[in-house]
Amino acid sequence: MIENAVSETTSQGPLTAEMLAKMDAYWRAANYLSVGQIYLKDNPLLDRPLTLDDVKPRLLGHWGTTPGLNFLYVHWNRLIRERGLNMIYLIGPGHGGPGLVANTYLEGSYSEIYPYIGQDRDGIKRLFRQFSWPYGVPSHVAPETPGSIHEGGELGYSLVHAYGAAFDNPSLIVACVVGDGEAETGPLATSWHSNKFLNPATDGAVLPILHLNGYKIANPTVLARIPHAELEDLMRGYGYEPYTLEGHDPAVMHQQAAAIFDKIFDRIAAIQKSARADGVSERPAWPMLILRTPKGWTGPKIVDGKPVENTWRAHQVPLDKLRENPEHLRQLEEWMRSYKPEELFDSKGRLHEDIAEAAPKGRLRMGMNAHANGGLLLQPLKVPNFRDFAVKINGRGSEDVESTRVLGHLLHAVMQANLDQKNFRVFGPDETASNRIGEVITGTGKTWMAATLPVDEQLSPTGRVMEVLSEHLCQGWLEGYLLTGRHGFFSCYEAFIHIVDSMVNQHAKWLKTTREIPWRKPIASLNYLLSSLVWRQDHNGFSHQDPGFIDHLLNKKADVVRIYLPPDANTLLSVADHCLRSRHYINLIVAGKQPAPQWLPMDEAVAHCTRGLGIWQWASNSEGKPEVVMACCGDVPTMEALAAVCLLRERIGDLRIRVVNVVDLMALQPQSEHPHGLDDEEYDEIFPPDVPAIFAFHGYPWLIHRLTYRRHNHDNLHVRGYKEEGTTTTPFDMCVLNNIDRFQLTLDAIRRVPRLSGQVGAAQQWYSEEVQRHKLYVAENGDDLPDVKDWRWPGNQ
Ligand SMILES: Cc1ncc(C[n+]2csc(CCOP(=O)(O)OP(=O)(O)O)c2C)c(N)n1
Ligand SMILES: [Mg+2]
Repeated sequence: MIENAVSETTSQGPLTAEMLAKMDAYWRAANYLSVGQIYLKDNPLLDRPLTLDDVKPRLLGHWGTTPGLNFLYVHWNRLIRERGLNMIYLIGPGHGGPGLVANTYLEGSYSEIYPYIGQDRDGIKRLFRQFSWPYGVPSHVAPETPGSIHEGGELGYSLVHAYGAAFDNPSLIVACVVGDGEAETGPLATSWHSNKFLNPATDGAVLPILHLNGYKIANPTVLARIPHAELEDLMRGYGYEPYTLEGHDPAVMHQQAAAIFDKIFDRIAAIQKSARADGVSERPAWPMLILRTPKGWTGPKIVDGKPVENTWRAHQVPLDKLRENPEHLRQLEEWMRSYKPEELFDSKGRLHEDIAEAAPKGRLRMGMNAHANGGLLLQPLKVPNFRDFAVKINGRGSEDVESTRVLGHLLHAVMQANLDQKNFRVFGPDETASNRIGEVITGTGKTWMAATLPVDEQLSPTGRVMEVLSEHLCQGWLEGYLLTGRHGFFSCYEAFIHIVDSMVNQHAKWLKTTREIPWRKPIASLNYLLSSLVWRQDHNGFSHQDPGFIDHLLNKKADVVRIYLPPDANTLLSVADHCLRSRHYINLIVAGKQPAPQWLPMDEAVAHCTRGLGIWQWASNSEGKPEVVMACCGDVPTMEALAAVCLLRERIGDLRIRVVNVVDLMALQPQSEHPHGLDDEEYDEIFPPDVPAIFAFHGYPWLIHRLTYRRHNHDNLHVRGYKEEGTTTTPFDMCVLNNIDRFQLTLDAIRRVPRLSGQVGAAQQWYSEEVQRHKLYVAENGDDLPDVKDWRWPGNQ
């Protein structure tokens, strides 16, 4: 017999007997509704004996983590009520979705947002039925769940999101549950260090709760099986003050939880007070809680003769043979009735009023907290006029400029313009200066709450540039920051952004889903600058060469992703301005940091970026129909393509060449595939179907084919790009190794233009000689040929 109500005699603690009974009833109600969601489609209040007709045909969901989450929620509710806290939840084991749905239902948020799930018997039935039902609600703490900014489907990111939410939100408390299995992941392991970046005066508080229910899907967890003292030491080593709550008797646990939470929240308040009123600027040891409770707490203890509660067997659906085994159905009914639904809900199916009082009201309810629907709070970013930072073009390609350094000027101005709003941060894995946007740090500094030494520069507890050598932290902090209604920018080495491939997948899913949820308001875009690019890893070599993040992003929904490869500083400024103002996208900007030729005056740059791709008439020598199109995308490929145009002109003076540059990769796709796609007529005007096009691309060449395979001239498109030939060598040799160099592009053009068929043999020989000359020179001198290195676009057009 399962006995899930607290006994009459209350144990010692801060809760009155009445309050204890109320909170326990609330917890039972949440547990009841959680089990009901997993199992039932009818008979929601067990008005009649349970039959198989009441049970869903497919039993999907996760019970094991859920009672612990429900327990926490009811205790957070007390704290919110008593202290008027502005609090949101983040649930690492997001597979405990039924618990959060149940709680937001009990507090009333759910029915306010979804009126068809009313607070009555019929509403409960619908609530049960929709869960894990085709086109119903997901089993995780998904975008559909009120109060959530974190799905928790992919484990590892709860704590980093929590900190991202807390930055610059001094009144906010973020309660974050970390699964003990989740705690084994790399991103979560490093997330503990976020406390070295949280300023108690200007940021909110994060309360990490390590949910030590002992098990994952099929195994014990590491942290549950090390000595408790070692675990506490680990937390102390991370800089926290650990509190532990352990047990399973509900009455005792409620009292102890209330007492510990009172201590913890007093501690948080004291830390904030001394930082804010007394100006204490040291890094505090923030409290964290280790909650050790049985997995599947209050559920079936033994099923088919095997222990379930407090084992990994409680992870998903503890009784899963209802149709085959009448004993399972009986046990389910017994389990559900153990929560005493008749004491919890009135005859109409509404939670009894005195129990409902255990929840806070109005906006204080976690399901209604605006911080978890960041678009509601989003203020437009003030972006100063990017034209003020334009590079003056004194002859195309005549001077070299580090394009990202120019972007740094704009970012600095953006940072300054939004200092009063405190809603813009820049993130980077120790590469902000290396990527040459370091000016953004000037005046505001880099966030740092750990110790400083006299030798340190620009570190500050109030810094707004966040640098930590973890791409996971940069990504997760930024996501948390954006999801709570702020703006940000992430710069990263191109090759290493892959570390967060999976995180960006999840963020893209969140954006896609929330786009279709009317009550979720659009948030600021996630903006990436990838620099330190594949072509210019002069000293780092192969490990630092990988342009594949573009391919990765391209798999995402067209309404979520934008990819730009500005060929110079002015186009970079224009693109960045656009990205910073946009909403609900993932914007990828790929731009070099090395000194490179500059092509477009600002007016042309803006027009070019607006079109997305276009003919560079100044570099072309045919107004009418060309014989060959030399296309390029990316800064190094653009330079090689233009150098090839010069070589072609030298060899075949009357060849009609058109130069096309692509800045917005999505413009290549048909309009049916992406809103930025050119319509077919316009595309055919630029790439005439019967004219060969040689395309020099920054990334993997097959990506261009993937984008253009439906275009009319696809058979005539010959793409060169990075084909995984990398090493430590000169910039031009990287081009030669991957056959994207000017000599190759020249030969490609001669090969494809029918009129030049007689010249192919000679051109091939010329190509071999040029490459030989280059190889010998590089081997001998350790540098590129002077005529390559010092090449300039001729003529000041
Ligand atoms: C990154 C990742 N790897 C694997 C999984 C599959 N998975 C889902 S739940 C789970 C166990 C989680 O254990 P824990 O964090 O302890 O959560 P709880 O015990 O509270 O259910 C695993 C491995 C996942 N969701 N995400
Ligand atoms: Mg666990």
